[in-house]
Amino acid sequence: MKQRKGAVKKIQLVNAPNNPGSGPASAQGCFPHLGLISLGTVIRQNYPDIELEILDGSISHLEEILQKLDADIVGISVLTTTYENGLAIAYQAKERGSLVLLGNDHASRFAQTILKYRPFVDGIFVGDHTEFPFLGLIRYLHEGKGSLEAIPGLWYRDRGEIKENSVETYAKDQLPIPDRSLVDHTPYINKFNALFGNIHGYMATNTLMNIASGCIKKNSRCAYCDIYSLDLFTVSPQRAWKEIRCLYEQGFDWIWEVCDDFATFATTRTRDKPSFIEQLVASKPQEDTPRLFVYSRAQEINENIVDLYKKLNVAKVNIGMESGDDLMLVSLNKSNPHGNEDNLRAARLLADAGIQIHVSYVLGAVGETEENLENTYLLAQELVNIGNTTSMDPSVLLPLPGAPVWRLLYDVDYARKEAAKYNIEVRDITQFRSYLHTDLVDTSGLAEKWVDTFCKVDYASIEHYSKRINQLITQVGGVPGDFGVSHFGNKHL
Ligand code: B12
Repeated sequence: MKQRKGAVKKIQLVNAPNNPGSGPASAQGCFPHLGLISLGTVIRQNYPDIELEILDGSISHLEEILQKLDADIVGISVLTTTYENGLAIAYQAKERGSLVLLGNDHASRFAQTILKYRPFVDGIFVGDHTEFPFLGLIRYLHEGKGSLEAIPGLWYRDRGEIKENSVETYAKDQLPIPDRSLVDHTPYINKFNALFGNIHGYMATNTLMNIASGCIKKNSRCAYCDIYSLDLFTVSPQRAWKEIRCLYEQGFDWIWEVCDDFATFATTRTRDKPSFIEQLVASKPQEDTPRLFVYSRAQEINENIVDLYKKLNVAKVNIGMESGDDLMLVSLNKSNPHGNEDNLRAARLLADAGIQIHVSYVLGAVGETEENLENTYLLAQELVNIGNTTSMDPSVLLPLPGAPVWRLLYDVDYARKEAAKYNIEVRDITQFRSYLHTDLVDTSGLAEKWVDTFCKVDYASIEHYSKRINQLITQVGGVPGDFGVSHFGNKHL
C-alpha cells in the first residue's frame, strides 16, 4: 500500500447490496449501516478536508454504486450474503485506481483466503474495533505517519507475503457519538413507516445505536451463530444516555439497539454492582426518551426484565425463537430450560406489558422432520393469536464459518456422532469440500446440501414452511422476511 502524501482527497465507505436472489430481511432498507457511520465520524472529525461519502447497498442498486465509485480509498462492508456484490465493487474500484479495503464479519472470517485470491483487495480490517486502526491507515497514507505493521487488525500483502496485525480492542466510550447526519435518513424512515407504521400503530423517526454488545452464550453458541465477536462490553450508563438524548434532540424517537442480547446486561452483575440495565434505569433522565428496540433470548424474558424494559421505554423486542419444537431447540443449542414453552411465555409476558416482538426462525436444524417444522408453524400461528408480533424472519439454516455447525462440514466423525443423536445416518461429507476453502460461498447450494445431509425433510419443505410462516404474518398486516441465502448469479464476476 503506497503512501499518497496529501493526496487522499476522497474516501467512499460502501455497504455491499444483498447478493442476487438473496431475499431481504424484514427490516431491509429501514436502517443505515451504523458501522460505516461510526468509521465516517472518526474520519470526518480528524480529516474534515477529506471528502467522505457513504453508499448503502441496502437502499441503492449495485449498478448505481458501481457508477459512483471515484474515491482514493474505497472501504467496503461485506457479509457472507452480500460478498459476491462486495467483490464486484472491489474489482471496479481497483479498476478506477482506488485503494480497496474490506471489513465486517465475512471479511474478518475469510481474510487470509481473500488476500490470497483477490489481488484487487489491498487490505482487510479484522474485527469489530476498526475505527481507530482505519484512522491510523489514513495517517500513514495521507501524512506518512506511523507504519503499516503498527496498525491493529490490518491484514495486507507485503512483497507477496500476507501480514496479519493482531486485533486490539478499545472501550467504545472512547469513540465519538456516531454522526447520523453523515447519512440522509429519509429513505430509511420512509421505508420503515411504510412497512411497520400500521402494525406498530404509530409513525416513527428511526435509527440504530450500539451501546452494548455480546451474548452470555459466547462460550456455548447457538448452533448457527457465526457473529464475529460475542465478547461482552457496554459503554457507561452516562455515555449511553448522552447518545440517546443527543439522538432524541435530533428528532429520532425510535432506536434499535443492535446488541446481540440486551437482556444479558439485565442479569450480568460485576461484584455486587447493579447490572448495566439496572444502572440505565436508575440514571434515566426525567424527560421523555425515545422508544427502544432490543434483542433478547426468549428464556430470559421474565417479570423483572419486562419491568426494566417498560421503564426504559422498550417498545419492541427482537427474539430469535428459531423453532417451536423442543427437540429442534436442543439441536440448535438454544438452551431453553422449558423448550418452546419459553418462547410462548416470553411472547405473552411482553404482550401483557404492551411490548411488541419481532421473531426469527432457523429451519433445518440437524434432524429436522416434517413434524418438527409443523410445530414451528404452530408456534407462528400461536404468536399471531397472541397478537404482539409485528414481523417474522423464517430462514433456512446456513452453516457459516465461526458457527458450531461448520465443524460438521469437515469433521466426519463429529458429524456422524451429532447426526446419530437425531437418527440421521451420515455416509459422506465430501460434498461440502468445495465450500471449505473458498471465500465465495454459494449460500443456497450450501444450504441445500446441508438439508439433504442432516435433515429428514428436503429443501422444498423448508421453503414451503418459510412461505407458510411469512403468509401467516402478512395476513395480519405484519412484515415477512428472510436471511438471504441465494444462488450465484452476478454477471459482474
Ligand atoms: C443492524 C443489522 C442490520 C441492519 C442494518 C444494516 C447493516 N448492514 O448494518 C439491517 C436490518 C438493514 C440488516 C440487514 C441485513 N443483515 Co444484518 N445485521 C445487523 C446487526 C444486528 C448489527 C450490525 C451493527 O450495526 N453492528 C454495530 C456496528 C457499529 O458494527 P458493524 O456494523 O459490525 O461494523 C463494525 C465492524 O464490522 C467494522 N466494519 C464493518 N464494515 C466495515 C467496512 C470497512 C471498510 C471497515 C474498515 C470496517 C468495517 O467496523 C465497524 C465498527 O468497528 C448484525 C449482528 C452483529 N452482531 O453484527 C446483523 C448481521 C450483520 N446481519 C446479517 C445479515 C445476513 C443481514 C442480511 C443479509 C439479511 C437479509 N436477508 O437481507 C441483510 C444485509 C443488508 C446489507 N446489504 O447490508 C448477519 C451477517 C452474517 C454473515 N456472516 O454474513 C448478521 C451477523 C446477523 C446474524 N445473525 O448472523 N442488518
